[in-house]
Amino acid sequence: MTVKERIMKILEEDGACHLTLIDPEEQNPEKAAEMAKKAEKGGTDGIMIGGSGVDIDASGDTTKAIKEVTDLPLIIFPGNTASITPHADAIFFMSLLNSRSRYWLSMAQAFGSFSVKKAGLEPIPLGYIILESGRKTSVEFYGDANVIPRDKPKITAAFSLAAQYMGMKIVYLEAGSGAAEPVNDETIKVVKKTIDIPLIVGGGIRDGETAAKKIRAGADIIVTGTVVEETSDLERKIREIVTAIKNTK
Ligand code: 1GP
Repeated sequence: MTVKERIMKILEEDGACHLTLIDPEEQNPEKAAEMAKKAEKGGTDGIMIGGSGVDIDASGDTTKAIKEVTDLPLIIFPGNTASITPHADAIFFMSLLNSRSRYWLSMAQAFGSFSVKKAGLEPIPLGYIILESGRKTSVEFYGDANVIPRDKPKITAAFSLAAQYMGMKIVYLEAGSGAAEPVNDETIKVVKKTIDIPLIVGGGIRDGETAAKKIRAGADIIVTGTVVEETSDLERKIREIVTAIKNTK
């Protein structure tokens, strides 16, 4: 079964899916593997590896270390082409649709395409959209994003529908890692009504209650990263979020 098929099956069975984001820049590979294991025990459905950082030499080693301790699907969430490693199962092959830079629209993808093929990774085509979130985030900075205002859900819906019509398999609404405010419910509702492909929401989600609100608004997949780095009891935190979102629609 492909990673995309595994995700679709989880959505069918549980009505929601949770992915844990681990940024290789934030800790050594051993610690990252420990975190992944705890996230697995807490009930997460998969591990995303990546971030918007610039110090990403550890990406391959971190992915390898995580692979050794878990059977969960490992998905590269590329901050750039250097994030590509054969140790993962899949990669979100994404275009930052509201970037001002052609690099993030299609050049990085061209630079990375052969590496993805050689690595034998499953590419999951994904439309990545960055929303205003209260303060400037790293992804907005590095991605040169023309962030969509929080009170303009129709603009986000238009980008999301364009992603679907261009053949992308998933839409990711991103508030940015550590965002002050997650993507608002109204935006999620409008986007969900507009598209037929799965919707990921991430950035600034720190507890089960908020995650469940996003799912009820129409999100299919919740990504949490910062909370995983900050909590003193990772397994419990993940369990709180996973329990809150499963079968809640
Ligand atoms: C960032 O959406 C992800 O790309 C997760 O954000 O770190 O705020 O959980 P957080």
